[in-house]
Amino acid sequence: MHILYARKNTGSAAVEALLEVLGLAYELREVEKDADQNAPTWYLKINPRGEVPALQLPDGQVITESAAMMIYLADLKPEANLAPATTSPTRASYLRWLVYLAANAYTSDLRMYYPERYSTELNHASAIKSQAIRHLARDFDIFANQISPSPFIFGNQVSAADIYASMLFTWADDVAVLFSRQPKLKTVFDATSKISGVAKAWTRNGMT
Ligand SMILES: N[C@@H](CCC(=O)N[C@@H](CS)C(=O)NCC(=O)O)C(=O)O
Repeated sequence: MHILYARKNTGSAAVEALLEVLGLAYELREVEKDADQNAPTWYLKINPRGEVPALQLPDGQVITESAAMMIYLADLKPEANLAPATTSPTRASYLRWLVYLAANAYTSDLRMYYPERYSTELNHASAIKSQAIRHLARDFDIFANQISPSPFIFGNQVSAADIYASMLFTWADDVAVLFSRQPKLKTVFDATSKISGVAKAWTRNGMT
């Protein structure tokens, strides 16, 4: 069985949603921060970076990096069609967007939410946050301008990329503004969030 190390409304939400949609058995282990807002010591043995998510595979090995988990899990059950097949013409684009979102939107989000971590000078934090908000908007604009959802990124079949992207939309500084500027993202989000396994995970994570 898979074990997902998680905290509500973090990057584990997309992995949880994918596990639900795939119908794979998993155990969820919540990783609460300690009184100093650091990862608990026991968890550093699981992920030395102290970040969630981490995923323990049935053979005992642990992987980190949420996008890698999405790719790995969707490929594990090809009959569920949550990932284009390796021979599909959309496979390269699917991998591109998953990695793009993890490398750009997710990291812009982290700078926006934790700006004080990105400089040795505390008074740099508000400038770092303002720039992160601009970068996040640019990250999503580039993405939105290159997709043609109907209603999912790759046509009428949901993929792990839709789930991952939808989680990231909910972390935007102003989701309503994002969706009115980029209605294609709202199309992806609305269709993805209606899928029962996704809706279940969003609700458990307190996401809207
Ligand atoms: N690159 C990692 C980033 C994971 C990450 O930064 N997770 C955040 C929560 S969304 C975290 O645990 N941060 C540590 C903290 O909040 O102190 C991934 O994609 O899994």
